[in-house]
Amino acid sequence: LSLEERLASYVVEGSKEGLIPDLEEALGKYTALEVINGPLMAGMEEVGRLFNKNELIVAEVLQSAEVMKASVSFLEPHMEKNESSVKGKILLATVKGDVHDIGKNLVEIILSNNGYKIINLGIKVPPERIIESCREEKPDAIGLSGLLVKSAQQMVTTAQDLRTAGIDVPILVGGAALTRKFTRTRIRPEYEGMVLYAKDAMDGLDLANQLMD
Ligand code: B1M
Repeated sequence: LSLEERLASYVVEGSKEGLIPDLEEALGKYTALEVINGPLMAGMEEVGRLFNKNELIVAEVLQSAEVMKASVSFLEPHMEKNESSVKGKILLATVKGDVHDIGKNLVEIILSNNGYKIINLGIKVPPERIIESCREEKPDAIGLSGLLVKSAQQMVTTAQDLRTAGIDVPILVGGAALTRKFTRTRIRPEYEGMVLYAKDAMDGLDLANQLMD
């Protein structure tokens, strides 16, 4: 197998044996983010496909997630850092009912490496906690992540609850089940402030930068 195929297969197989030396080798060829967005994400997509076809069980997907997390934490110190002064404060949460956090945590790494102070509220975060934290922390933006189809609807509910609470800071949304169109037609009308859709973590950074300008 080529290096790229081996990297994808660690994720698919949920195995860490040989992972670190291969990640080290990959850093000689690619940037840390290219390794994540390329072979590691390709592995995760394959996991999603196999899971969909019932060829993997949840326990196996969890092992794949572990490999992804271990890879991201190994690669994190190698990611580009922009040591500027604090650009803004962003609250991050995976919405209520959803445990997927790899994407959200990647967003956290990329934003915090680029001058943002991040308050990461974790997974399955109900609107009440987001509202509470908003009042305490007074963030410049709220980032919501969700991968399940029902999480897209949960983002609508969250936006409605935030609006009722009188909050109108910009919201950044992202995650596999979401689309730009859903964001524009379903979430945006429910909210007083801006609602922006990020297709990936780098897009999230670009949008955050635009917001802070
Ligand atoms: Co789950 N899962 N999962 N899962 N899982 C999906 C999402 C699924 C598509 C798999 C499938 O069936 N093909 C499917 C959803 C179906 C649907 O609703 N349409 C699914 C399902 C069904 C489930 C369960 C219901 C399974 C079950 O229990 N029967 C269950 C749900 C539990 C719950 O949430 N209540 C479940 C559980 C799990 C695990 C716990 C085993 C594990 C998660 C571990 C963890 O996160 N700690 C897991 C995993 C790993 C996946 C897949 C395989 C991979 C997700 C991932 O980490 N991708 C996934 C299939 C897939 O996506 N291919 C799947 C890598 C990550 C870097 O990408 O999170 O998309 P992603 O983030 C991207 C962008 O989306 C974006 O940036 C990132 C890239 O730069 N982004 C943002 C994300 N958030 C953002 C926020 C932003 C900006 C950008 O700003 C705020």
